[in-house]
Amino acid sequence: MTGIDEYAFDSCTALASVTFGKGLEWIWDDAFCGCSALTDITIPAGVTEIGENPFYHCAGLKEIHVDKDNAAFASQDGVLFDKALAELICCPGGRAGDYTVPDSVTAIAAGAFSGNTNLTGVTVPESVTSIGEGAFSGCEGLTVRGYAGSCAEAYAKENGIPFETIAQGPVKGDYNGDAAVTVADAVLLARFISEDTALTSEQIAAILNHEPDFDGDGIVTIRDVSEMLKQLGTSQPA
Ligand SMILES: [Ca+2]
Ligand SMILES: [Ca+2]
Repeated sequence: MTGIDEYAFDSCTALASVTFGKGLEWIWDDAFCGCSALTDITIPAGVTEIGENPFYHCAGLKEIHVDKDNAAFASQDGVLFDKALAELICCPGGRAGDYTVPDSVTAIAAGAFSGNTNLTGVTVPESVTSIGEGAFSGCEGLTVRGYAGSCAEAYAKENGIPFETIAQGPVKGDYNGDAAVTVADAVLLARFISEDTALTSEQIAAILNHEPDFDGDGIVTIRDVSEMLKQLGTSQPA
């Protein structure tokens, strides 16, 4: 046997563990669909092809492992990926709570999270530009989290999945935290550069956390203030 067909073990609810033979090369879609007693599984080194969510509705499956010598696939934190960790292939159905897709991922495979009723949230990074059909189908109670305008937001809206916007990262040059870069920020930076002792430690921390080296030349000088003002279309701090 070199492969496991679609629905080969469909609803084998008593199947508690599987040890694959060394010659196994492929596992097709839904091969272990509904095998609720499975708790973990190890994909052997020789497997080169895996279909769409072979572990669909495996509600007890906590971790998918991959033999370290497998050249096509990898596992991180119990989740199945391609070797480069660029495609998330399958998150086990017994995974509960919140999950954050790693920043290395650019694609979420069709059916990757399908049938998981234990997950409450999946955070999708901006690196993800493709989400396959039915990736979150049947995930009752799941909220997708992502950035405004991201692929995740478009996908969630299209498929009627609850979506939550996550806050954007620090805005470069926004030293007073009002989500905009204005002359007031340039004034703060100028005070920082002149070592104004009236600046609070919170103000100093905010400046340091929002790229005080505004022009990116490696040093923080009055030139950074000039550059900010230039970009703001003024030459004088008001
Ligand atoms: Ca600001
Ligand atoms: Ca600079």
